[in-house]
Amino acid sequence: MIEKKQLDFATNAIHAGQKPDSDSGAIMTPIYQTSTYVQESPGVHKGYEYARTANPTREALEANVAALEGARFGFAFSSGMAAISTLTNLLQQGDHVVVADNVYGGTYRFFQQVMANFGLTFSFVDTSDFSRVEEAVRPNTRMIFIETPTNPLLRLTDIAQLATFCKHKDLLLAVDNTFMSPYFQRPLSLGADIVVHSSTKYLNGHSDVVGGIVLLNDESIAERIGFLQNSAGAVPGPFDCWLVLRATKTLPLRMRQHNSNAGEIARFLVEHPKVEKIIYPGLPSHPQHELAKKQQLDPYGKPGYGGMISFELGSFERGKAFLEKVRVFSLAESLGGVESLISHPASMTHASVPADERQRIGLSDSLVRISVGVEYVDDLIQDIEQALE
Ligand code: P1T
Repeated sequence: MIEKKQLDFATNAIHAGQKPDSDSGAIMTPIYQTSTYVQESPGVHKGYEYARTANPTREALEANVAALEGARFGFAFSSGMAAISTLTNLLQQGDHVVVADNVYGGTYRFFQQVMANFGLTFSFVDTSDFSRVEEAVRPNTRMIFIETPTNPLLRLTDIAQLATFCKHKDLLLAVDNTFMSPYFQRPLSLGADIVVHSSTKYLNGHSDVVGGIVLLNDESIAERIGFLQNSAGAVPGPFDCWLVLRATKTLPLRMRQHNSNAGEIARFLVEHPKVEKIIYPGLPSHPQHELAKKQQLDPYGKPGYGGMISFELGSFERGKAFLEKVRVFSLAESLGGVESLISHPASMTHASVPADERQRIGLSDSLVRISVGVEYVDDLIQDIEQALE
C-alpha cells in the first residue's frame, strides 16, 4: 500500500514515492536495471525476487502518480493500451461494458476486435448524455469506461453523476484521464473506481516513452490488478519508469503552460474566418463549458482545460493543406509533449474506427486536432496564421 501524504500536489509531484538511495544518498531514484535479485537463501531476500513482479524504480513511479491522483495504489504498464487491456482482464466471459462512443481509436479497436472475441460485449454510447448510459446498462453490465474529455471530440462526461449511478448499480467506473492529467482532473475524488493513463502523454510529457498506469483505491481490485500485472507481464522497463518519474516533477509547470497556450490559441481560432468550428472546453461556446469549469480543476480549485484543441476547416483538402503548411507544429500522432503536434484523427489516431461509426459520432474527415505544447505562444499563433492563409 502506498503511504498517503498530505503535501501539496506540486510537492508530491517532486517527492512522492522517492527517498534518497540508502546505499549512496543519491537524491534521484536509481534506475534498477536488473531482471532479478540475489537471495540469501531460498525465499530470504530484500523484498524483490524477479523484476516482472517488482522493481524499485517502477514502485517509485507507481507511488508518485498514485499520490497525484489521490490513489492508494498504482500499477505501471508498458503502454496505455497495456493498462487498458489489464482493466478488461478484471472482467469475465459474458460481461458487458458501456464505453464512451468517442474514445481513442486504439481503445475502440482493442475492445471491438480483440476482447469481443473473448465473450465480452461493448455498447458504445454518448456518455455525455446520462440518459444514454441508463438505457445502455444491461443485467450483465459490469463496467463503464469513459474518457473525459474524449479524444478527439473533447466531449465531457459528468464523472460525479456517473459515479453515483455506478455505485447504485454496482458497476465499476473506469476513467481514462490522459487528456487532463491529475493536475486538472482527479476522477477518484469524484467517485470513480479506477483511473487509467497513457503516460506516454502528459505524465511523461517529452515524447520519449510509451507507457501506461492504473490508479485506484479499492484494495481487493488492486490485489487483482497487481496479480494481472505480474501474470500478463506487460510491465515497463526501469529506464522508462525513471523517465516518467523525472517528468512528473514538472507536471504542474507544464500543465499550466499547456493550458495557458491552448486558451490563447483557442481564442485566436474562434476569431479566424477560415475556422468553421472549434472545440475547446475552455471556450464558453463549448456545450459543456459549465461542467468543465466544475469538474476540471487544478489542485487549488481553479478550472483548467488542458492543451488539446480540435477544429474544422470545412473540407478534407483544406485540412490537408493546413497540416502540410505548419512549421512549428509537427504532423504526428500522440499528444501531451512539450512540443506542439498536429494530427488528422480520421486518417491517423482514429483510422481503426470504421468510417460510418466516425460519421455517427461526428468525427468528420475535415477535423484537425492539435496538442498545444509549451513553446512561446506567439510563435505557435503565427505558425497557425501563416498555415491558414
Ligand atoms: O499509446 P498508448 O500509450 O498505448 O496509449 C493509448 C491511449 C489511451 N488513451 C488515450 C486517451 C490515448 O490518447 C491513447 C493514445 N493516443 C494517441 C496515440 C493519440 O495520438 O491520440
